[in-house]
Amino acid sequence: MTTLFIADLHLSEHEPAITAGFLDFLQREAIHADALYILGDLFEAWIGDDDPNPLHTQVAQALAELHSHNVPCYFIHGNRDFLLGKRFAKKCKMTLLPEQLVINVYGESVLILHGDTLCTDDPGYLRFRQYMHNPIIQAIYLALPLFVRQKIASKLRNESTMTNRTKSSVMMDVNPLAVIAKLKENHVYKIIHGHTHRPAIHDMTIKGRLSQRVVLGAWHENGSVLRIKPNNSLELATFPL
Ligand code: OKV
Ligand code: MN
Repeated sequence: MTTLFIADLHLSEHEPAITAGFLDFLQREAIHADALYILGDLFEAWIGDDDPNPLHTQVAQALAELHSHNVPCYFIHGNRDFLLGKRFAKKCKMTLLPEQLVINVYGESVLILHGDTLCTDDPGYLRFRQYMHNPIIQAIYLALPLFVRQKIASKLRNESTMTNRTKSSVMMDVNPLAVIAKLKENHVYKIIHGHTHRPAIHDMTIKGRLSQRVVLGAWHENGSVLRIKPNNSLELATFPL
């Protein structure tokens, strides 16, 4: 019995080894789990559920397999695949969750989120995020022809690579005060997120109580997964793809 958490796979047709490793992970491990939580950035980019990219079909079929083995799969949007919609989620037979949520894992309350909203030292990104999350902006973007959306997306990705070069590592990490505030607001002592690509289990004290922040790793050369067992033990593991 295990509940699994992953994030930041950044799947794309340019990284077939990561896709292969993910499909392998689903068949070998996730299929035997109690549940799989994907905490954002499953995909490197998402320009709409109508994108005919064959990678998407392949991933949807593999995720839907979990459902036929009675393994529920839950998805929280990342900063890249925030446009992933109901239509694609249905194909994957996965449940879309709100941007942050307190779940019960074997009797313990845990706050789960992608983690980008904890990066409060990067006001430039938070402004970009607010703009991109505007439903009217999203509706206009989604009404554009696919090739135009593609063009805009690759331009934005190039610009982002450029501006990220000028950002310090403190700016690119979560703000410790934002983390503490988030735990307190939600009356929890455990938080799981991804986004920063700095896998770790950080111990903290909240209201005099031992508390933990788990940061999931990105999938680059290796895969990264958090396993929680019914005794609430945490195992943050790295495995070859
Ligand atoms: C996702 C990020 C690219 C960061 C564009 C409105 C706009 C949606 C979009 C286009 C880009 C997602 C959907 C992508 C995240 C980037 C670059 C930086 C920091 C509009 C709504 F602008 F036209 F109005 N997009 N794509 N970035 O390529 O997946 O998160 S994306
Ligand atoms: Mn991210």
